[in-house]
Amino acid sequence: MNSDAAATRAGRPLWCLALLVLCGAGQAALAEDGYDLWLRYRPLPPAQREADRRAVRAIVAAGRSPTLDIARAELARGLDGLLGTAPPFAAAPTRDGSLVLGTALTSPLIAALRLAPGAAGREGYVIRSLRYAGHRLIVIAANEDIGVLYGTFAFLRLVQTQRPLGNLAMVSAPRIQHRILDHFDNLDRTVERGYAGESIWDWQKLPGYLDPRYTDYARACASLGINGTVLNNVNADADSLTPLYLRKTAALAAVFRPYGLRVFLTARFDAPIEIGGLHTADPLDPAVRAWWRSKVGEIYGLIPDFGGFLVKANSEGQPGPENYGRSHADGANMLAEALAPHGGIVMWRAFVYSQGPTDRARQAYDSFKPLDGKLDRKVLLQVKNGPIDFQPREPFHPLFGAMPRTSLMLEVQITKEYLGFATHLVYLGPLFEETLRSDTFARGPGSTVARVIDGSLFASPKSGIAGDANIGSDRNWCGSIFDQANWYAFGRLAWDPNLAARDVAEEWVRLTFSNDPAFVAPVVRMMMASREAAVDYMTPLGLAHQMAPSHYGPAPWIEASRYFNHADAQGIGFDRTATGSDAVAQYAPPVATRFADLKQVPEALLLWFHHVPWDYRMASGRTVWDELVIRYSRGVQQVTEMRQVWAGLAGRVDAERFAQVSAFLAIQEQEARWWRDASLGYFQSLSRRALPAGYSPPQHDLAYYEALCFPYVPGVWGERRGPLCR
Ligand code: GCV
Repeated sequence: MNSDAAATRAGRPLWCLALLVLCGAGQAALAEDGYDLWLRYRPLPPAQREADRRAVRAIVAAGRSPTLDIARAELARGLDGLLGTAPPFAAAPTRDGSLVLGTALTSPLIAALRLAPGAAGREGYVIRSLRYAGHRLIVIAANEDIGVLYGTFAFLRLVQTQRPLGNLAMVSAPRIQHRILDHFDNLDRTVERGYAGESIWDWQKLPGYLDPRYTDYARACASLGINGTVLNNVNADADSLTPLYLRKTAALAAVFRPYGLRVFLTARFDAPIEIGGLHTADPLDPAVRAWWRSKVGEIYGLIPDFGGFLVKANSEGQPGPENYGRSHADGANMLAEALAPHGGIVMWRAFVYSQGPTDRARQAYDSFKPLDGKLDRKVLLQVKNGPIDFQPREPFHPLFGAMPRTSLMLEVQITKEYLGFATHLVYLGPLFEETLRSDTFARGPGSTVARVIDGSLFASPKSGIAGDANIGSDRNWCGSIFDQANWYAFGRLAWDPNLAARDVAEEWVRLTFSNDPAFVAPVVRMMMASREAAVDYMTPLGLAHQMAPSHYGPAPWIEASRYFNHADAQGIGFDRTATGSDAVAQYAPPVATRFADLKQVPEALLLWFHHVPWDYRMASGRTVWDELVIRYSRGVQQVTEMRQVWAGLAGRVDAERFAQVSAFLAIQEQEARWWRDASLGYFQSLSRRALPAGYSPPQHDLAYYEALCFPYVPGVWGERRGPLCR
């Protein structure tokens, strides 16, 4: 909250409230719809404004290029908003308070001071306060124009979060090469697992009409350092590779280019048949290889900086090399060979499984581990954070650490398919952090997933991270204000996977809402607790995949869920030790030993790895049944408390966003209770145990929950819609 709004609360006369704008008051009190994301640039409080105005009196933006022009315009726009007026542009840093930005090529001063060191790399930047020729300056320097733009956003973040500007000394470079958003967007503008409206890509009007939103999207991505975007769904449509759609893609690529954002497409493996007129898509067939080479050449003719392909093959009905008796390596390498002359990459997904006797959690490892060392250097194997599918909690995927001769990239889901869609406030920073910090022990302690994917653990040729986007046509981009934090956290952790989720949350709150400590502290606390709350009310103690077929709401009684909970009259949990599926053996020995041992396994993963009797004693001395009841209930209680915290913040945030968050929290509380009651109702029908004293029984009987049916859930359609209710 800025100080004007604080003054309003402190008792400005009522007539003034009615004339907020005329009174010069309360930017923060004016309604906001969330469109501005974390780039709001609202006025700083007067004292801060004065201090920063003294620190930045003129902008010296050396050199012209589309990217540098964007950096200069962003700086002017940001400072204009924050300081009330944009400092003038000057040709040279001849006065105190000059802010110089550029590269060694464009700025003689930056060249003379050798300010853009090797450590900044191609995309990094340096921000320094210094004295030069008797003047106090701030310099944003980089080796390349894109680094200047990233540095500009970083500088504006410092101003927005009210950091002192007198003594800046930052060098920042991304630790991961490819930082990519994957859109599950279809050509008809539906979005698989999308909860924020339609796809933002208006294919029908492209390339003739370039919605200004495309620029705003690229700007938001650049503000975080996201440098790639896969425009279309991994459940791919070959039409996206036809000349008609490639021209549309080229138009988007042109908008994104100066923002350092490269375009990628998914490649439907059967495209040579579907749009190429061939009778096969066999990756070893010379005609198929020639078709892909020619298609790739056509793409680069239109999009010279095209990033490459993302492929989902032989998974959930998608065609792939196995249809032709070939391996995933044959398929991936064929595409890599076609892309190689142009500098493109292949991101090949490891998300494969089939129905059958083999534990689904084992299957990706079983399929891909034998391919280690067999994939082309231009291929990154894209692995989901856990072995099943973006559950509220999973252990890290065993492929991390198991493929030292392969570049692995991490895929996380930003859209909340399994975490309450758009209405549940679940900050995913802690989930991303938990994965990145997980220790694979592949090369002894400290072999974290972060070090696998940044390429440092195995000196991998490529490094990458992908987030399945939560962006749509909703005015607030993500379906809810707090879901913007998940896009933000993905981008910031992709840039530096060592950042703390808590620090990222605080930064986001300050940018998105207010620097007022009385607002920041409780909201950050609430965000940091929110993921664990969702784990508790949905799938505590290592349970997973207990939702209805639409993924909306609980359904532990359906066959798909029973497969994962293995609950019966005796007990609950999936035995993945040597007496069961032995999936634990896929981890390095220190991890496997820990997970396999009932005494050592983290309680949070107990039922993921073990089947235990209902009376199994937890460390707390309680039975697993009692502990389940307590955790489910605790999750609901946590949401109730989140509502109370938020209610207490009325007046510290604009009415529009306050009201939406309040309404969504009310929905979340109702649905958390639904999850708890339906789950406990079902498990109690098996355990036949009483609830511990003081815990209320489910509101309705089990039949009531089993009969609930929601046929028009967002994010699913077509044949998936039919059997949604059972
Ligand atoms: C885009 C899960 C989701 C699918 C998704 C798939 C994937 O199965 O439910 O909607 O498909 O993961 O990531 O390929």
